[in-house]
Amino acid sequence: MRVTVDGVPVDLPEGATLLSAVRAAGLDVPTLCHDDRLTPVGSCRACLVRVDGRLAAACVTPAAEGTHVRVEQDDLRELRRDAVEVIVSALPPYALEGDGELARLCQELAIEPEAAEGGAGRGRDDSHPFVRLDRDLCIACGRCVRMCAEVQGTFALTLVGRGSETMVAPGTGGPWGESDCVACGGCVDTCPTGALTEPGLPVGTHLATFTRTRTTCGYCGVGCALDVLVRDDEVAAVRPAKDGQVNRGHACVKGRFAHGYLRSPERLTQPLLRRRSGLEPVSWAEALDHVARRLRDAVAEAGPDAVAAISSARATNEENYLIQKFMRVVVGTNNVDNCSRLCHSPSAAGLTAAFGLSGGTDPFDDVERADCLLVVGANPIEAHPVIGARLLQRVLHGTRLIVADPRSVGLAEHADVHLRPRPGTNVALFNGLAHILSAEGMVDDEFLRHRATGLPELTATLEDYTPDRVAAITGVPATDLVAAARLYGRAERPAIVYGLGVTEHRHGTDGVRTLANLAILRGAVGTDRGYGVNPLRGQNNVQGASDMGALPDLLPGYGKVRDPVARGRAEQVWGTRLPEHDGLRIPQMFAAARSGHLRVLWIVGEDVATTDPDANRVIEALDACPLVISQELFLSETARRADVVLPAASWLEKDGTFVNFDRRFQRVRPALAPPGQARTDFAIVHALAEACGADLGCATPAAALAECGRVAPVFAGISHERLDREGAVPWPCSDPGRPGQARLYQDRFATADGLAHLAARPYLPPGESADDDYPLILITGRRWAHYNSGNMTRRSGAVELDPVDRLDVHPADAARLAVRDGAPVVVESRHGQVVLPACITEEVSQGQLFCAFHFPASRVNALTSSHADTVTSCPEYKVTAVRLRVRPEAQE
Ligand SMILES: Nc1nc2c(c(=O)[nH]1)N[C@H]1C(S)=C(S)[C@@H](COP(=O)(O)OP(=O)(O)OC[C@H]3O[C@@H](n4cnc5c(=O)[nH]c(N)nc54)[C@H](O)[C@@H]3O)O[C@H]1N2
Ligand SMILES: Nc1nc2c(c(=O)[nH]1)N[C@H]1C(S)=C(S)[C@@H](COP(=O)(O)OP(=O)(O)OC[C@H]3O[C@@H](n4cnc5c(=O)[nH]c(N)nc54)[C@H](O)[C@@H]3O)O[C@H]1N2
Ligand SMILES: [Mo]
Repeated sequence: MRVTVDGVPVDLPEGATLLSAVRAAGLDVPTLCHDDRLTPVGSCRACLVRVDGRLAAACVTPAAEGTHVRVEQDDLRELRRDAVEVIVSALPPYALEGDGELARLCQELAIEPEAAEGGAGRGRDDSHPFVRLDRDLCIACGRCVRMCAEVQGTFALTLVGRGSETMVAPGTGGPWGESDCVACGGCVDTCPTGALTEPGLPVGTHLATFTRTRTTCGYCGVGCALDVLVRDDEVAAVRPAKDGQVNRGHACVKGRFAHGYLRSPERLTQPLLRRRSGLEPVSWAEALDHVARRLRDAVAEAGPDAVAAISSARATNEENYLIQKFMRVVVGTNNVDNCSRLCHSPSAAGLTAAFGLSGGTDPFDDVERADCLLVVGANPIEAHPVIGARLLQRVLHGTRLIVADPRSVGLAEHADVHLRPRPGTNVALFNGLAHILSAEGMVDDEFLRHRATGLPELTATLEDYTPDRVAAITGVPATDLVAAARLYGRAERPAIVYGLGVTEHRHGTDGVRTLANLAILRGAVGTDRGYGVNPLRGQNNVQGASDMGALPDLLPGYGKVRDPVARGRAEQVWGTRLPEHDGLRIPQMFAAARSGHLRVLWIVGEDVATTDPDANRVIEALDACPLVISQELFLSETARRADVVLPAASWLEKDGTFVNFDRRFQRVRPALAPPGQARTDFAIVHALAEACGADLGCATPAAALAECGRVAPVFAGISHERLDREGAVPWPCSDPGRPGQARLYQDRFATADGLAHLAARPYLPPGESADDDYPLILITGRRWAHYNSGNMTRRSGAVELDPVDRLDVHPADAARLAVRDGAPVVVESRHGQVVLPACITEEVSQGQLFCAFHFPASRVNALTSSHADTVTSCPEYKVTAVRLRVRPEAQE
């Protein structure tokens, strides 16, 4: 469509507004109620233009073919300025201080500060730890309300009052701190006047004077691009980057606000060494010499396999690369693993077996285009909020949604069909769905003939999974199964998104394989007829830690340790012979420690005593191992039990890259220096190598990534310099001159035969089931305000939003056991016992309980078992048989 703006012709897409026309012509008009991400409302009148002789608000008026728009006319300029001046006149004088959007606009329009002559008196709301409201500055533009509805999808805000008294308020009526707000910060970011701000940055602040660093969030695997504003060596604010390739200007409570831990007085600032009196501060030289000497002794006496390392999915790629290189080259063992073991190792195994590569099959931007989403065992509204918000918006705009989750939380409330399987019965559920797809002919025969293998075996297995039998195993009504299968089966472009509810099971890898079957049967992977199978990876860099080879059986880029070709390539780059047998997985490391075979355990950025299952046994292992090194930000439960504690820098203090959940490499840049003597994990590994008389090469993180590309050709096209230019680059990417492959398998699968592999797997029961002694099933997982061990989020304002771990109990179970809401209950499993306050809610099904593990003091993992995925050893965190008892003193 072509329009002219002040005589200049511009071409616009259908549906474009006059505002885009103005901007396309290189001109601008003021806006106050407008944000490109939101539905325009045209309420502030600051963007008036003339269209074919009439006045129109540019932001809401659609452009039409042949329209003549006038912008730069004196009377128009006057009208626009007047509109802003009228709004400003009602505000108190301090509204124009600082360099916020309104203040800048007034400067541009030459509106004097004296124009703000309104009164104060509507008051403030300071009840929320992260969002502050100054009602006197509210101009009722509604941007915050639309942000909360149209981007975040929480619908927590509304406009109240009439006429000039209209202002924003939480929809629940009470104070902000008690509202539905989940502190994504979107309202603060869009507010043009400073009515909504964050603590410490009141209206009047000059943000332009702060140092601004672009980096990638170090909490979850979404990989939000963030701008970190630093003043006086402290983080003053974190802003989601509007041009962030994944988050597009959105963020969540953790990335945006939970940075208080950085300056916590509990931050580790010097190395600690265990002496008779306990852990005592020592110099770096002493700590490193001690470790190097003990390492040398252990290897001399018991061989290199008496040493093991747990690398950190919180750390950068370059740090993980260096840690695994240290273990393989300096120590001479493959005993290195990372928390992918506890999380998505079944995804790595299952997706590799089905399709050939260890990652999700499709970029999230495509997944978002699906007409039907199957979300399984994932709660992205709480665990990947920016992705959850984007999925929710699609659903609110008509995308069909099937959720499979025993609990009724998050997206489940918006599902067309919500399947609530008994925990641990996924394989039966997925086989049941596959059975219906086959039985009702909702399969892609052409795809199955040419691009897949394993159909006869699968068909035979599926015979046993009739809807009635599956209903009996899973507890999901047969009619719901059929409805779900038809939605997925008849969609034109379905996508599967899944989480730990699939993987953290005794048969987690079978879960991934049988889930992948659905996409293969439909030909919805590696084609344009769907968007595959996509795990919502957990930690900021869990994909990367594994990509870099911090795994006992795999080298950087997933070459097998036992494959002479892959090993040979690494040997050539590293100039040394490498060990040929697989190393120990995390649970095997603990077992080796308990049996006296492990002499040194080096734990980088993982609080195993809190987060690994069957915690009492983990603690036995730590106690039994002669030298435990904990490289940490805090004296975690693990660090407290270590022999040497090395103070590390966190993501806001380091340089490198992370790989997010859809395989994108992105840059991490230091916004400030680590406190005291704390060092980056990169520097610590180098220093340790030096103390051992070794040189790891890779002087800088950029050099480390470059070297990794030589060991692993799939990363060879990615470099810091390229990421600085392009922002995000997905792997595989072997050529610096070509884009990475975001969509996989368009021509062939990466398996040896180039085909997608269907898996004929029977349903096998979980490790634990309810019985007379332990009649309830405990599910564990996440809550929105905290992160894993909570070591970081508990040391931020997030603790005000969610102060305790609590046990969700169904009302019927609560009534039967005389459990009162809020009262402490004793939870016992076969492995341990803890006390938690009860929260009575129908989010859980009868017979099931739920709690998170964010407060080490509540010791939730004392309850979980050492049952694990039979293929990958991923713990069965999602199914623990327990019983409940009301504490005598709580009975009264
Ligand atoms: N706020 C917050 N965000 C986080 C984290 C955090 O601690 N806090 N941690 C990060 C990490 S490391 C990870 S791995 C991700 C995890 O992200 P998710 O995988 O979304 O997290 P979970 O809450 O552990 O589990 C997801 C869901 O699985 C369901 N589930 C349990 N058992 C079954 C089952 O048998 N079948 C099915 N279909 N569903 C089941 C649970 O009810 C739960 O709602 O989150 C990341 N993001
Ligand atoms: N019951 C139950 N338990 C679970 C789960 C569950 O669903 N249920 N989920 C499991 C899953 S999926 C995961 S991923 C694990 C996560 O378990 P952990 O990895 O133990 O959890 P985090 O809290 O992420 O801990 C990382 C630690 O690293 C420190 N740290 C942060 N950044 C850095 C850094 O850059 N360098 C160094 N050296 N240290 C750093 C933090 O202070 C923190 O103590 O928990 C598992 N545990
Ligand atoms: Mo995880």
